[in-house]
Amino acid sequence: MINAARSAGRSLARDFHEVENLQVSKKGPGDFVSNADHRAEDIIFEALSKARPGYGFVMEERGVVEGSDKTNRFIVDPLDGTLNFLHGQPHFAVSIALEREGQLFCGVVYDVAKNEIFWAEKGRGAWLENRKLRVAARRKLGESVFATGTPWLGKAEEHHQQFWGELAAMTPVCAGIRRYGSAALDLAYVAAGRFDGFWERHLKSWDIAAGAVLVREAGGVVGEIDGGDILTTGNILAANDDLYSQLEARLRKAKAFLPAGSDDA
Ligand code: 2AM
Ligand code: CA
Repeated sequence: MINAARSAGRSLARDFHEVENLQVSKKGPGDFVSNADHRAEDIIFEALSKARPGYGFVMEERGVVEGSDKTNRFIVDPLDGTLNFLHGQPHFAVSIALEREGQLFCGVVYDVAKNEIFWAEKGRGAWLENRKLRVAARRKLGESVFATGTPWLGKAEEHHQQFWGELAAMTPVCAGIRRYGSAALDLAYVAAGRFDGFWERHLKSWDIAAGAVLVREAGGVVGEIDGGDILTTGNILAANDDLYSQLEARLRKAKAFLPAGSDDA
């Protein structure tokens, strides 16, 4: 999985260099980025199919590819943080998870621009290259920095309002909120203790599967905000044990925020 991520990363790094040059063109680098995404996915698909014939896949671009081996499947996002990539911002990742017998078993998140490989395997811990990772030990919300993701263009109005409500519940009580645009890296940063926690709703399994293994193996807690299954709903919360329960309580209590002047306000 690490080898596959590195190969895809080499391709993305070349394409990113090109994207930086395309920023000034009127049409922008949109199609080019979509091709970069597909190229990276092809590389991962070929590398993993060769290394582990028969394993299944869930991939952002290809969708579900059934394998002859029903107990193992890879969950792959070839380019997480696409909007960053598109805008020439060096914060994007390759994310590859392996699900074994219905459980998340290992994960690799590769930050291509910073050349950081985060990896974890169930029972073997989470690692940044050779350094063992541990979630941050902070217990107080007031000292903690959290990452989140904002809904984007095209999301239902109620998703935006739900997010605004959650933001309103969090900003007055924590040290800071960050929004970097790659859920896979947000989770890797929680595992590395760079963020004290992360939450976001309505993500896809490939955004979060690898990062979830990283956080758990770094001693953190990962769950679904309302108690469901993260890979199904994509509503994810991750933090250390203490902060998890405080965040969960606040997010569950948060009320959808209706802007003043809106019909329902
Ligand atoms: P992506 O870069 O692979 O699209 C950030 O909030 C998270 O949401 C990222 O992991 C990002 O994954 C995902 N996301 C999905 N669709 C998006 C979109 N249209 N704009 C921004 N982020 C999106
Ligand atoms: Ca993604």
